[in-house]
Amino acid sequence: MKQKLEALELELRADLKKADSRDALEGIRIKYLGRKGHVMDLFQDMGKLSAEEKPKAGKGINRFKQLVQDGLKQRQVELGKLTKQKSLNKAGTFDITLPSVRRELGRLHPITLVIDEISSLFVEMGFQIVEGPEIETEYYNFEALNIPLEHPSREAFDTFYLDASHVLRSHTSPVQVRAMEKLKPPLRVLVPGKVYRPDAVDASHSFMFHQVEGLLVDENISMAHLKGFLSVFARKLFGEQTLSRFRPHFFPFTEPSVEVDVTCILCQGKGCRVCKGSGWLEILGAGMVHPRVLEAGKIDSSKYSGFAFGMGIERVAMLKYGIEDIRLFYENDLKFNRQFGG
Ligand code: 2U9
Repeated sequence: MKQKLEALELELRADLKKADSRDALEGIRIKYLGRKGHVMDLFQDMGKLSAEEKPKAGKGINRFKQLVQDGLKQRQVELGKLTKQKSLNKAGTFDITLPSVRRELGRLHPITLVIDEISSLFVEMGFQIVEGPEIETEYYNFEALNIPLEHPSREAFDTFYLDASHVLRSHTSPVQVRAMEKLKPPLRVLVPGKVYRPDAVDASHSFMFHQVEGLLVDENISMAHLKGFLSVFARKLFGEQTLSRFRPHFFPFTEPSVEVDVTCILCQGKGCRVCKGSGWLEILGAGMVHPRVLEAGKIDSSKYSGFAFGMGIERVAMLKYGIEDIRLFYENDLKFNRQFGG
């Protein structure tokens, strides 16, 4: 009996060690404690023993029965811990078969796209891109540009004043004055940026918008250069078939001054709703830099001359993309923003 118990104990330990599931443990319970199990067999064997041997054998069998019960309990606890660990491991592993988390790709705003396109056209023509402060002094925003004190654009209803001598720039022109001070002619600069005017917001006005202005200064620069550069620019931006026309105008910082129209990009000059039947769209202001403005930029106006131009980017973008309300540019609506560029 003793040997049998020892052999069964070894077998039990091996069985418990192998058991890796609740079902396996139940199998062990049946094998040892079931109606036809080893413990039952042992008790039957005990019946055949002598009266002296019986108590000792009974104790041994009961001890073994206890051993089975304790072993099953302990293994069950161990298995519980193992399964917990396994599920943790599983959660911590990376399943390469899962579809990846989709990351949104950013894209350029239509205003940035138009600024970039215009900038590269002028870079091809030898211009350098220059930027400057959005908070300006009255001197750079007005005086240096030959805009006299009594000029209406200097009134508070046309310019945002921060204090008696500082403004939010109402055009990017002050940057060209700063460029003239810094760079010696010949110079070609292109200045994109935000400008601010206290206009009531509607479908075609905003208190902030974007401009691109340009300035070229060299010896013997004439209106012919202005017309040549700007008509090439218009053809490159709107297509080779695009014609330009130059109408006399007035700006304090240029003399003579012009407004530049191009053939309507929607109807190719035939006349439509957008060009109000005229076949032409106004896209630029330009002129020969006023000698006083050259002098403000520390450039000798008897030796050098130059031309300058300016355009509103929102207007160009609205024509180019057929956008009818300027406010759409500033609402950050992804359904709108996603429609432009690649
Ligand atoms: C310097 C000298 C000359 C820049 C110029 C215009 C004409 C012009 C407007 C177009 C539409 C502004 O956005 S808009 O409202 N601009 O018509 N701008 S000439 O002339 C300069 C600038 C700087 C030193």
